[in-house]
Amino acid sequence: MKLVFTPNPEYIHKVLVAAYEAGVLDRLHMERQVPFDEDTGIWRYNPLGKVPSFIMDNGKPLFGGLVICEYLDSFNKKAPLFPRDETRWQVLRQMITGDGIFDATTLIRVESWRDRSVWNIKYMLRERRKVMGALRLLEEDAKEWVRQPDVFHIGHVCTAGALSYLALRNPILDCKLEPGDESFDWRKASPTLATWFDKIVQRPSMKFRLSKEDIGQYPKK
Ligand SMILES: N[C@@H](CCC(=O)N[C@@H](CS)C(=O)NCC(=O)O)C(=O)O
Repeated sequence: MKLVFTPNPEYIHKVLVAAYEAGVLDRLHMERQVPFDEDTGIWRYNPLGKVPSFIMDNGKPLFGGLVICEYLDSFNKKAPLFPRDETRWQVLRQMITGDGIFDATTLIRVESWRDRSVWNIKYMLRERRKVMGALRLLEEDAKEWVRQPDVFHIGHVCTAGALSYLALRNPILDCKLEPGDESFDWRKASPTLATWFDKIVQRPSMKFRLSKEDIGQYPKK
């Protein structure tokens, strides 16, 4: 199995968590590709040009981080992250809410690479609204999560991924699109989520990260 990843570790974190929980981490062959590099090799793996991308054991490609997570979860015979019971749809909605924060954050960031004078502010505000609304909804979800500390699923993985990404890159703080954004702190706005997050990141699969040395040893191909 091959995982095509980018040096920004947050983009493959959910995939690594799914592999860790399924016990197949050691079966992953890694290849580094930076999608926005001129000479990127990502197109060989994914016509949509995105990481994470993946090659299954049968040699066929897979892409879409969440699809890759579900594929890896199919090896998890003990405690799958994608429930099949009545909780499934709620969990999948939480998954897409967390991942959506990630995507909206990325879009604001990519727009902010241009000169401020030509920013598409309407578009950025729309993405900002998604981040804020999704955080409010997950704050409600977290009230149930803190009461069920033994439950762990893909909704948790994606929400924690989004929150870790906001700690690393925070375009709300950086772009200052609305008054008050200069002091934006998701922890203050989402106290239950913050309590939940500090516990969930202690889980071994969540703690596992590729080190800088790990990332450096995988050349671009
Ligand atoms: N939620 C998506 C995020 C994928 C994504 O946006 N990856 C970025 C990482 S830099 C990317 O490859 N962007 C390139 C592009 O959008 O063309 C997933 O997990 O598949």
